Parts: sequence; C-alpha cells; structure tokens
Amino acid sequence: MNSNYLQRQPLAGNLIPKPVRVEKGKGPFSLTPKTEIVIPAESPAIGEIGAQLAAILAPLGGTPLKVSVCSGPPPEGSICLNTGSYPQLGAEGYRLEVGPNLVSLSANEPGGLFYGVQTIKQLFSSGPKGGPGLIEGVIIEDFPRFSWRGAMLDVARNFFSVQDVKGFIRYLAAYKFNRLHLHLSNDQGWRIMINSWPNLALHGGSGAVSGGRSGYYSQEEYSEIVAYAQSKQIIVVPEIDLPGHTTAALASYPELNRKGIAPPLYSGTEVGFSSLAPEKDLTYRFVSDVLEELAALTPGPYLHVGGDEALSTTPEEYEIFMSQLQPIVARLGKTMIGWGEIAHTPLQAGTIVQIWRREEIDAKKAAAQGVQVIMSPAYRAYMDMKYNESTKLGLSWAGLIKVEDAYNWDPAEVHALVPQNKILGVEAVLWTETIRTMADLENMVFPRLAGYAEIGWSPRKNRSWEEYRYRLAAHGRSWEKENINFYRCPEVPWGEQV
Ligand code: IFG
Repeated sequence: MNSNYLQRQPLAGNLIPKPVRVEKGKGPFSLTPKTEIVIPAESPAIGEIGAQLAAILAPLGGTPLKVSVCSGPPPEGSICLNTGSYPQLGAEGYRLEVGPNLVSLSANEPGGLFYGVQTIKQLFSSGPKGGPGLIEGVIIEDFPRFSWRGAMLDVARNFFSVQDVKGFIRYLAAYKFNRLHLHLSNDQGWRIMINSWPNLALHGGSGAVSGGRSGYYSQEEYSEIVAYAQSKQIIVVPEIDLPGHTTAALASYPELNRKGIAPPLYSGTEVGFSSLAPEKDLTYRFVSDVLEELAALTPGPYLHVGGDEALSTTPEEYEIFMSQLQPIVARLGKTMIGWGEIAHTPLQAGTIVQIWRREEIDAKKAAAQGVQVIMSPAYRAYMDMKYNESTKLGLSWAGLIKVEDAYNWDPAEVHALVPQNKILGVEAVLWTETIRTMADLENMVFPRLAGYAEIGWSPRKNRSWEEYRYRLAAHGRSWEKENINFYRCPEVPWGEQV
C-alpha cells in the first residue's frame, strides 16, 4: 500500500461535491427485496423525490422499491425521507444518516432531499467497498456554499435536441448544479419560436456554424426542457443576446436592419460585427415582443439579455439600448442578467452581472454599482477551451484549461474588487463553435464539470487538488459504466483503485 494511500482516507463514496461534514457511521446498509422508501405523510413533492430515489436504487436492489407513507416509526431496513426544521442546513442542505437498519434523509425543503438523493446515488455507485446494493455507514451534514451553481449551454452556434439538453440536465443534477443557462440566440442561429416574429425560428433557426446542426425549440419543447429541469431542482435561465450577436434576427427581418436590408445567415465564428439598430423604435417593439413571450414560458425569475461584444454599437448607442431594455425586463417581472459589459452602463438595482473577461474593469464597474455577480472567468470556467495543445475540439483564446486548472481557482479570488457578499456563485460555460455532438460535449465537459460543482458547493477550506484527483478517478469509473465520453487527462490517476 503506497504511503500516500495512508494519508488519503478515502471519503465515503468518493463524493463530489465534497460534503461539509462526513463522519463514519455504523453500517453498512444493504438493499434487500424488502427495502422500502417511506415518507411521513402524503406529500407530492417528497413523494416525487422518493420516486426518483426508487428509480435510482431499483437496478441495485434487484427489485423495484415502493414509496409508502408511514406516519409512525419507520420499519426496519427502510429508507425514510422527511422534511423538518434544520436551520443550519438552509434551503438546499440535507442530513443523511446511513445505519445498518435504517437510512434517514432529512432536509428543510424537498430540494435538500433531492441533493441528499444525489449523494445516496454516489454512495452506491462510487463507494469504495461492498457490493452493488451496499453502502457503508455514514453521517453527513451538507449544504452549498453558493446559491448560484450554474452551467451554460450554447445551442445557437450548434443546435442540441431536447433529448440532448435533458442529458446535459441529468449531468448537472447529479453534481448538484441548480441553474441551466441556455444561450438561445446568436449570429449563427435563433433557437426558439417566437409566435409574433415567426421568421426568427423559421429562417434564423435554419443556420448554424458551418458543419453544425440547425434547428429550434417550439414553445412546447422549450417548456418540456424547463419542466424537466425543474423536476431536478434546476432553474432555466434563457438568454437572448442583445444588441450584438444578432445576425440571425437581422437576417430574418429586413426591417430590423439600419438600412432595411437583411444580411445573409452567418455560419462563421467571428464575433462583434452585428448590432440591432438602437435608434429604431421597431427595435424596442421587437425586443419587447420577444422577451414577453420568453418570460411567459419561463417560470424562473431570470432573463439573460447578453450584452457582450457589441463592437458594432457605439458606447452611446449601447447605453441608450440598455436604458430602454431594462424597463422592458422589469415590466415582465424578471431579474435581468447580462455579461460583464453591461456593468459599463447604469443598471437597475437587482441586476446580475456575469463576469467573463479577465480585465478588472467589468468587476470594478459592477462593484461600483453594487450589483451581484456570477463568476465565469473565461480562463478558468470556459469549457470550450482546449485542455492542452493536443485537444482537437475547442478554442484557446482564453488559454488552455487543464482539469487541474479548472479546479484550482475560487470565485472569491478572481476579482478582489468584488465584495464577497456580492458573489452569487459560479457558472461553467460551454460555447459550441466547435462542439457538434453529445460525445463532443461530454469530452469537453467531463472531467472539468465535477470540479466546478465542488467549487460551487463545497467549503473553500476543504478543497485540495491532491485529494480531489483520487475522488475524480473513482467517478471516472462511474462515467465509464455510463458510457460518458470523458477526457482521461494525464493528471488524474484513473486506473488506481481507491
Ligand atoms: N466570447 C463570446 C462567445 C463565444 C466565446 C467562445 C462571451 C460572453 C467567445 N462572448 O464569451 O459568444 O464566441 O469562447
């Protein structure tokens, strides 16, 4: 047994993200055909979480598990879920106790139970010991550090089907992410039907980066994605990128263009050359119509309006545009989110700025306006960056991002200017200029996604690459079983048994 094994007490289940507190408990607990999941009273929300747990455990225990209501003490050998009052756990935290005869999972809210279920799933699937239906005794108290634990999928450069997006949502939920930012429009494509401007999808949806997939979501399909995300505690954040990155819209409606002439659809990968016409009244009717329909389809509180790389809009025009855009979003009752550049214009209180550029200026402007920020530093959180020179997919303008680099940073240490209490959290971003299929996506997203999950959830002091890399190796074995096309980076001991 090599020396560093002794230093490394393998964490129960090699859990990622690492919980706040884990103690060894009496155990192990094994599933039997008699195991049942019990909830204390009729509760659709808790029953739904119980049903999700039953579906996860069925293949392990060999028989489908029942979810039943049990008002008295839970029967021996059962898994009981309940909500109660645990102030220290917050809205998303949970307490899990695995004993030899009982598993009990408690939380303040059903969302906390959902995250406890993800932990139970990992205990069964990446635990170091025992058989498939057996988990070691453990007591876990856990809750997230940041409230914003997000990932962005760019479906504009390359379109991904509803099924693909649901697959991405499953990956996020397994690692306790709670936000899915869908980048729905850009120069190359418009991806959602807007009934009052149908050509946006009918024409604008027919484009893509050359070699990529075109397409768009009907409003029913978008609602299907939103509902699926919601069932996994994920809030969908839709983005319509404005006023730049708008060729797909400009190509769909000549009247939106400054000179009334529609450009052809764009299938290249340049940025910054397009802009709506801030001087046109029609521009604001267009924006209002689009955001009104999108807001009606989006139960979540957020609308992302982009605002990045408006290099063909003068600063004065950009400011006029932003000053007209904000009341539209506010009237819809939504919280506006935009990329770092929006911080250069006066923002309504409550606006959220997503910082991506390395320069301090965006952070400085955001801090000066006292707005909250989401950290997505391109040189650490852009999953479309290559791992190294030999990575075929992806770009490298923000630098190469090894798996270790994607883990070894902290949202509170990116821009010291931003007060800690203004940092909502982290969002990992996948732009898809070079990403065509789910296999491509998986290769860029895994293993780095697991690290972003830990950055968003786990206490800063508990994080260490040297220890984390062994847990990551254990997850590699689960990803292999799930046929996830992850990148076996050299800095992780993939083959070593923990
Ligand atoms: N920057 C652009 C994206 C995308 C990206 C590729 C932002 C906010 C470069 N804007 O990142 O549209 O092209 O890495």
